[in-house]
Amino acid sequence: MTVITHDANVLGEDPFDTVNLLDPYPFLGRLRDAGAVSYLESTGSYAVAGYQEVYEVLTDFETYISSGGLGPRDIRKDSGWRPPSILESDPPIHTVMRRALTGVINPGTVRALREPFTPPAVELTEQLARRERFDAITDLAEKYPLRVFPDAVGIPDVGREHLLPYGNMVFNAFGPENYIFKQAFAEGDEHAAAVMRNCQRENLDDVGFGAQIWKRVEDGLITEQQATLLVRALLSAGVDTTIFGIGNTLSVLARYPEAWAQLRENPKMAKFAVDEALRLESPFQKFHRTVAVDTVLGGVHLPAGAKVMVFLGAANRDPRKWGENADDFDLNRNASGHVAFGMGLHQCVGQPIARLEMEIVLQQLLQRVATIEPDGAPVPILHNVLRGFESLPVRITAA
Ligand code: OVM
Repeated sequence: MTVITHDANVLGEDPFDTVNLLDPYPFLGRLRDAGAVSYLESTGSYAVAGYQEVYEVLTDFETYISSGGLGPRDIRKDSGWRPPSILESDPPIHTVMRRALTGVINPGTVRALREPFTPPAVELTEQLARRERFDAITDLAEKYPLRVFPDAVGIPDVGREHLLPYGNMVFNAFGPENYIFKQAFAEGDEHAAAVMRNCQRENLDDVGFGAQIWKRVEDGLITEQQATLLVRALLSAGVDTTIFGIGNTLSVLARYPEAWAQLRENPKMAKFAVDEALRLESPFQKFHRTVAVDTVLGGVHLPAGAKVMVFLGAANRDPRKWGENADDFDLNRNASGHVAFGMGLHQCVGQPIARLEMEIVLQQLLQRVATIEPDGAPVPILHNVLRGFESLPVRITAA
């Protein structure tokens, strides 16, 4: 729709308010109900929360560009805290970087990871199945990706302890410079330096994704600087997200015993459970795009230079897309089309790795755990853009 019909409704509520971060869904419902496009006074950005508008912004990469950064500030005017990543780039630079990355990470190359990714999941779930209760976050979700992913990239053992704190910096920087941001950046230089060291060719093993990316430099496809940044992108985007993905999936399944029983009978459905859980509890909840040229979205004029906050977690619960039971977990729902991995040009490259990790953990747990239920209240994490838990106590019975 290119006709201006009204102004954006102005919202005084702050998405980064502690209450809204700890339990985002009531606010996201109000944001969706407020209209196609809102203006948020707190951040000075426009906001889209409906599936249709989110889809439109994500797929129109010429109007809604990425080189302004994913946070509320425009990093073209006001440089960011680190050199821009592939996710903060537009064509034609993006095109080159993306091609290099998808040559290395794609469903074909990731299939080979099932073998090395399985034994750590067997070991972890075997140990946990002997217990009556455990913490699904600290005992499982945080452990598994750190066991398998850094090896797949091929980084050394030293410095791995910086990965989680670094991911915490990267993602919190997609929000405002509030106290959460400041806390994440308290020892930021140290974490960033350690991660950057592991992106250098000489510090990577010969076989991992890191080495494969560096091979593209020899092929003349990308520069050394771009190779460094692509390895950095893997290490930035690949740890926290999968931890939250596993944790959120278990947080949902612990509340739906019938679904657990159904999955035990038919473990091939694990894939669908993962997608439905990602729809319902999307780890990456929101980020910004920048308006490149004056445009109209949902009848509202958006001026060039404006920031638009894209609420993935709200689109994934939009009743107009998912029906009146959008807030419920439904194993028989077709969750495909959810935007938990984004949509369009920048859609998550690591998706096959993330899906593989989540599916393996879930399948191994299903084999060994007959029932799983909450054992006290989950503790949501205070984070600017990621949705997840720092603790999720569960009680189980072994199979
Ligand atoms: C990157 C990066 C960092 C965080 C997230 C992300 C979800 C990418 O450095 O490229 O994608």
